[in-house]
Amino acid sequence: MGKSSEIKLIGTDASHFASRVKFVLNLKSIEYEYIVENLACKSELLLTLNPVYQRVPVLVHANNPPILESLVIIEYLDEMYPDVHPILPSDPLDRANNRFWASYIDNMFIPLFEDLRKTLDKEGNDVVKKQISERTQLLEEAFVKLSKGKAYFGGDDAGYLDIVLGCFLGWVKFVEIYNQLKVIDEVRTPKLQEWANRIWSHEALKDVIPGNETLMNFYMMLQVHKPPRVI
Ligand SMILES: N[C@@H](CCC(=O)N[C@@H](CS)C(=O)NCC(=O)O)C(=O)O
Repeated sequence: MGKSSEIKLIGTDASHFASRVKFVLNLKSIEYEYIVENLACKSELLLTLNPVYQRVPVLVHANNPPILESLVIIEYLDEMYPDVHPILPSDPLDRANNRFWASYIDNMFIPLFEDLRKTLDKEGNDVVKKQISERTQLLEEAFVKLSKGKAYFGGDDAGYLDIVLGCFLGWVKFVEIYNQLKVIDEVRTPKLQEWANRIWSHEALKDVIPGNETLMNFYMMLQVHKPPRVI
């Protein structure tokens, strides 16, 4: 196994996918070098390391080939550094459930926020907001089941789903502010609200969830490079 200082993370500050990796590295107290990527003008390094998707995060561990995709990276780190703060549950059924909900978050929940950015008409906008609300409700129910009365999806401390969803809370807050929308609140999703408060104050997430200014700069970059289509 390589030394922890041999780990390099290529990311960008606004990327909640990159934040997932930072969160895990912090939870496991692994030192790393952080290389900031400019997604508006991608570096040769990124294009060489991730020619297929050309996206961050990318993890390079010693002289090994790069590891790509946030979930693949955090599972790799969990396997390489199993002794400090295990991320995935040890029970195969619990692990399968965690992976199912991570896939739900990545494929059914997070993309709605991009849909919202790209939907310019009021009617379409309202449909997306309703979907966000319904799908957040499902996450509330998942939290109740998976946390088994404990503080986090992962039990007494942050685990796989806390990382996957928790790192997106900066964007959730950003979208709430600029869209007059409540995604997580005390009334409809009380358990998730309590969980979110815990995540915001988690020691290993200090400076990991991007702030509003970082997100606004990234949002403006998206508006230029991936503009909403006017139908
Ligand atoms: N499924 C990927 C998603 C990564 C992703 O979408 N990264 C964004 C930044 S948040 C990116 O690099 N976008 C550049 C592009 O799509 O050209 C993961 O989990 O790592």
